[in-house]
Amino acid sequence: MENLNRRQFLSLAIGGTAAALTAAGGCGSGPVAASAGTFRLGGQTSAARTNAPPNIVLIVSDDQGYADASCYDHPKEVSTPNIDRLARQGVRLTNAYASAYVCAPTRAGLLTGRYQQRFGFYTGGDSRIGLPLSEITIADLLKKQGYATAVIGKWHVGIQPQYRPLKRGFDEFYGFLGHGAHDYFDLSITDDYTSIYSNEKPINDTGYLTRNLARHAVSFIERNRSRPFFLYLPFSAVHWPLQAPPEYIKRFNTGNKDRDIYLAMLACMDEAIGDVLNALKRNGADENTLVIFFSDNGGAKRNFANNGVLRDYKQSVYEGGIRVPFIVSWPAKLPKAAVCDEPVISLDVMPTILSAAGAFAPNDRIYDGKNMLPVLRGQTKKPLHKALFFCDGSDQWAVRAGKWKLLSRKGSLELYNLDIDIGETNNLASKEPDLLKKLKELYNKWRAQMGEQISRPKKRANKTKKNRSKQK
Ligand SMILES: [Ca+2]
Repeated sequence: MENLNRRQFLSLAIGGTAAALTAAGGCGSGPVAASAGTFRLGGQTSAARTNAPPNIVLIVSDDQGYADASCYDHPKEVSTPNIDRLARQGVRLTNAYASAYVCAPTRAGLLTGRYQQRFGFYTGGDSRIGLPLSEITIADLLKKQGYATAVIGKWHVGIQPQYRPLKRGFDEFYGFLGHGAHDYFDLSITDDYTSIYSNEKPINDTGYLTRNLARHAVSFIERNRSRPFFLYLPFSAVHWPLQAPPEYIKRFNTGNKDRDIYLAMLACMDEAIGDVLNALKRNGADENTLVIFFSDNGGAKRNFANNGVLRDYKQSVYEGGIRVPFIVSWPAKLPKAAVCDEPVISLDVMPTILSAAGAFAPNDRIYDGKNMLPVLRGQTKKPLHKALFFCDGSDQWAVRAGKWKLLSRKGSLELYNLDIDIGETNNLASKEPDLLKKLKELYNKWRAQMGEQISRPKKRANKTKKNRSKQK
């Protein structure tokens, strides 16, 4: 399969996404996105090098469209100056994936650096049980390393007391435990799932949720400026429900009132990201902070998100469900205003952060994520992954290896060449039977290593039994 993995390009300019993705062997040097016109060509890493452990800020947006960040190819109504600022000071990835097409499984994989399916976390429903206690989170490891740790936002990987943030390596928590969505204005005490918590205590809060998250994030940075910190900031924006302050909604006039509200939510989140970046700068921490930003899955149709050239939306293994905006910034140690087309996955976040922090994961388990830093620096041409896998426990799954992607949907197999067909319009399944077979075998081999679904073990066990008897 090695010859299939020849996409590994790094350029030092913000480029047009579609061009970067479709040009075999090309760099991210296509047409410059409209609002990216002011981006200058990036230099090498900052002169302000330091060997002190970096601060870590991990920002996750929710259901944001691939075209809903203005440093990517985007419709004219989209403007995200602060996400763009992050891209200017770091590396913007064009072939980056969430490890699931819905919220909770992506978060489980993100926090552990392992395919969440290994420990049976396949769907949003698995969040009702939670991230298995056998799993070690990135916060567990950073805390041991002396980091102050906080999660501010949407948790979504366990409700019961033993699964909550303060039991999973975090010193502080402000936000809600689950499910996937939260009212942005009603922050009163309700039940375990939807109450707003301050650490372990439900509180009656007021305000607009996205702004509250920004305020708490800034406070955490201010309070911990004298020591290394890990801020995990999973916004609930721009997830449904469509709710935004009226003064933000007024800024938009697309002809679609729902889209206007979505854009207002996006603008609010972008400002919140700006607040965090400003707080880092104000505290002299902007150079030596690793900031990672990505969306937890593709844009949702229900939210009027825009995935641009990608096919389909959240809850799909087509690119629109899993390929996401993704930026990594660390001014002291990474190139600036760079574009990277290497396929990466959200599982890579944990090993990347551990490497930056000089921390190590225990060697008693398999880690699927890889350290992205050498790729982001352009130090290697070797593909980071042989293949990437996606699976929700049903017959909907996908495998990407180099430019090829095989997916299963509604019982049929589809094969695409993403180098020339990013929109997945030309199904090559019948033309490339050998390749299809190889990719299917690759997927099956991976699938056999994954665990039983934690919320439905019996069902899967029965199904497997049935399949076995069918094969006989
Ligand atoms: Ca989501």
